[in-house]
Amino acid sequence: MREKLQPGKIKGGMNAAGLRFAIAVSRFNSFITERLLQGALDALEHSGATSNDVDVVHVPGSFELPLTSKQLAKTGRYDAIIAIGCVLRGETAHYDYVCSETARGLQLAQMDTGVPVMFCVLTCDTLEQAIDRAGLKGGNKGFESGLGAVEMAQLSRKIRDNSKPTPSAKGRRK
Ligand code: INI
Repeated sequence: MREKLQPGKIKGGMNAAGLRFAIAVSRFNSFITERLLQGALDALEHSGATSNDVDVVHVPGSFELPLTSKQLAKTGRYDAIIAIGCVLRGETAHYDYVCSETARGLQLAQMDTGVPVMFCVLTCDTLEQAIDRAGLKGGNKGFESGLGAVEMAQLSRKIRDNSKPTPSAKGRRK
């Protein structure tokens, strides 16, 4: 009988010790974003990060998060970036432009640099929905992003460290 396949598993752990993080925070809707920032800092501290390992940068609004996140990622100093913002729907199409460009820009920032960028940008119809996600009924999305940053930072390091080809894989290379 054939042996059941036991695939190798690469997991990102939840220990932030020795990892460095940058957090970019939008000042727009700061009532919400400062609560998300506190949640992210709590998660990093809880995971073992120290003050020297975390830098915080403020930007005017969510639309500015992608450029700053990419600049931070490109320094090579950080294992993961957390981008924090809150976009609230208004009466015009402005909301749609800010949401889509911020999401697209943050995805590009991580794809272009290879540094994980956490998307902690609330896109809500009402202030109440945002409050719920910044520490009330919906938990704190900043805390979730902090945990996500630790996991992705660890995972990226492990994949990088694992990337040397094994002898059998080497043989298959052309
Ligand atoms: N920025 C936000 O982060 N949230 C919003 O809800 C928002 N609204 O509604 O306008 C917002 N606008 C500012 C935008 O992010 C830029 O800072 C601005 O357009 C300058 O580039």
